[in-house]
Amino acid sequence: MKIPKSHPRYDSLMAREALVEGVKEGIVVRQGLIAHGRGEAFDYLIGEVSIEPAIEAEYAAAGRLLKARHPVISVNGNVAALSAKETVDVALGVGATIEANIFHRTEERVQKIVRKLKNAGAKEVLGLDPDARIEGLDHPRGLCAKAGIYSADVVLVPLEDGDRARALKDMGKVVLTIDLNPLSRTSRVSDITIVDNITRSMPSLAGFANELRGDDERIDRILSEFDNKKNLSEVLKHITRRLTKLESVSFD
Ligand code: PTJ
Repeated sequence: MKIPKSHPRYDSLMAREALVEGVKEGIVVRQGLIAHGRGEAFDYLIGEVSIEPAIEAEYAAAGRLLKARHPVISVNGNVAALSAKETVDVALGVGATIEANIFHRTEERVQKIVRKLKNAGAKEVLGLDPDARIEGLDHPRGLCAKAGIYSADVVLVPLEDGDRARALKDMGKVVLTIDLNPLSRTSRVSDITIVDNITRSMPSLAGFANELRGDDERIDRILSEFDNKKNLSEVLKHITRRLTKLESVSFD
């Protein structure tokens, strides 16, 4: 479907098209459309922009990835459909390994996600031959690569279900996420939660990583000042203020 750039909901409609295309290509599961709808609802409440707490979290996440010994970005179907190229940009910018790691696992879908990421410029993508397990997760969700998620010190798990984030934390890893729902289990359990749309967040992460690279003093300051609980509470305050303002807006 051709969507004119002038359409007021252009970005949102393009994201939907990318996901529907992803379902047709076998990259996205149908459940991914439902997950996206939940994300959209929160984005609507936020105002469909990157708010200040999100930008703060993006700086912190970029810094944390740059400081990591072995950073890994976990990619699922929705992430591949919405942000393949931008995810590769972030990985190249921070020196992270990419691993396709999916909830509704089939070998065919992992292969398609790997191909999509390679077509977007990734040199290597792990996930096809899992040789380790995320402790505490039932088969096949716990399958992962020893050289990837299993041995990572910092893992970025965007658009994630809560169990895996919790299990990764229990393995002692620093967990970063991108999740429009500030109330989700993943958001609550992660060390750094970016409450922003992945379509806005991945480009920001890549840009902020470029800005911070080599400036360890600034990264350390950003990380020491960042407080995830406080950040999530700022997001909720933003939504509350926005809804209170909108209460008095007339639509006729
Ligand atoms: O490809 P698979 O098999 O790994 O499955 C992927 C999905 C997304 C279906 C799976 O991980 C899942 O069911 O996730 P959840 O539990 O629905 O969580 C996804 C979270 O991502 C929710 O909290 C949504 O609000 C959030 N979300 C959805 N779309 C976006 C988003 N956050 C940021 N940007 C989005 N575009």
